Amino acid sequence: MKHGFTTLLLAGLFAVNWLSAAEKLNVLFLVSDDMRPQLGCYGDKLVKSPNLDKLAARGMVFNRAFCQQALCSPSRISLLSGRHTETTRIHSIGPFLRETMPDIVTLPQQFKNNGYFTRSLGKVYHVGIDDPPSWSVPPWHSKAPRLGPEGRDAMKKYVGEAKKIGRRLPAKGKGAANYAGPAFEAPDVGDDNLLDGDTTREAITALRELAAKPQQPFFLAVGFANPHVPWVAPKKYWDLYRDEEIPLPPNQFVPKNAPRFAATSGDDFYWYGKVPADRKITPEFGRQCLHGYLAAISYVDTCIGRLLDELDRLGLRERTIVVFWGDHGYYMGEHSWWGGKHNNYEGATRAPLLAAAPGMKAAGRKTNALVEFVDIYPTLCELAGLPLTDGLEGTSFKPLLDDPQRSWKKAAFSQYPKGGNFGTAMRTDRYRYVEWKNKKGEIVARELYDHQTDPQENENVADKPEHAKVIVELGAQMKAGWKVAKP
Ligand SMILES: [Ca+2]
Repeated sequence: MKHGFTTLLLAGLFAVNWLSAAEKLNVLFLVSDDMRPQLGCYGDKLVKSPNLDKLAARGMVFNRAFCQQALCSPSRISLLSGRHTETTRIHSIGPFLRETMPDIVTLPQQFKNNGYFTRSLGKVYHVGIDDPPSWSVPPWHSKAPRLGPEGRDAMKKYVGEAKKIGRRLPAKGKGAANYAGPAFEAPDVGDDNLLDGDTTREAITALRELAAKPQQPFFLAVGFANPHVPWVAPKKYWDLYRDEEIPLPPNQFVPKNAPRFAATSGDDFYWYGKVPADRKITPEFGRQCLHGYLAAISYVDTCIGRLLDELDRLGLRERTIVVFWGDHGYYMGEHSWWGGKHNNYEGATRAPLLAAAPGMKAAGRKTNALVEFVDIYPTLCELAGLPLTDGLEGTSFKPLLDDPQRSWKKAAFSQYPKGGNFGTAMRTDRYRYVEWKNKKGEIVARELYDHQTDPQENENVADKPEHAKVIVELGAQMKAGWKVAKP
């Protein structure tokens, strides 16, 4: 009798475990490099992004999602650690996250610690600055070429010449290693002959392997290199667009009255071949660059469509949370910044974010709620039923997935060091307010953009007397910081 009861009890326990494992939701975590929210689901009429639009139709579009710093690695480390950059203290591409946060439990690591198989394919953390404790197996990177034949030839020649004259090559991992090649190229090759297509192929194989083990929940992270410059996509994506239909931005000037050190962007775009040495971008060349950028977006869109189709084919859709994000925004000629991020403005800090979770009530809706990338960590934990780790600074936006119009964060924060100063930007419903402090912590400059009257941020109005009261209010709100802005 006693024996029978124990057996029953054990069987019951196993049943509970078995059920919870089978019911655990998987995570498909998709990231694109330097993709601004120029997608059909964000209202863009020109770009062809049918697959991300389909994901949006069964998930949610976050119209006002902000990264915490508009640069690859600091943004990714902030998101994956769930901490603002003032806490990560990583503002440049070089450092590993454990240099400043040795004992942190990252987002994928928290899934791993809770019985998930976690895997990274392609650029999830910045390439070369990965975090092995985050993953169940070492991160995988495709050996397929990132560049087209023209870029590869130019690169070979550049390396050969540098060796001949004993010139040191720029450090790898800083983007500079590609810079002898053209800024855009459209080789007539199949999708899988280039890096992102080959990463997709591997991700499909991984999904099939994971689907064969239904007792093992997974967190599969897939990172795409496009549309980071150079814009290299198979020719069929270039052929989706024509130069003459591509509009150039109307505001090719820096924001009026902005501090000079603040109103700049990075210059990596100018290192590439075919870009005029005098940095004067003609309308014709600008259209070609935009053409390349759009083609690169469509290439990534197709890659993501293949993964989502495979998820459906394997019957995993109802058991998988899908999140797609771009690591920051991007300027393509606006404010005269070509191929740029590297600042505290709307175009650099606002990035695409789509989320689809089984059972969400507001599938297919959009939200204008202010969300921050630090919110993704607690959201995925809550959706998957995992405990939150200590020290997370974001807020789960799961409630928005059911009710996109509910009252939410009062502000989103981003930071950037520039010109020896440190800038913190605060985006509220109406304003972008930026404070620049010197090394002594003194405020050396302020910026204010009124999105009600100036959505392109063409004029800094911080010094206008009529805004004096707003400046005082926003200054106090910034001092109170992200903790007080939480819903
Ligand atoms: Ca990036």
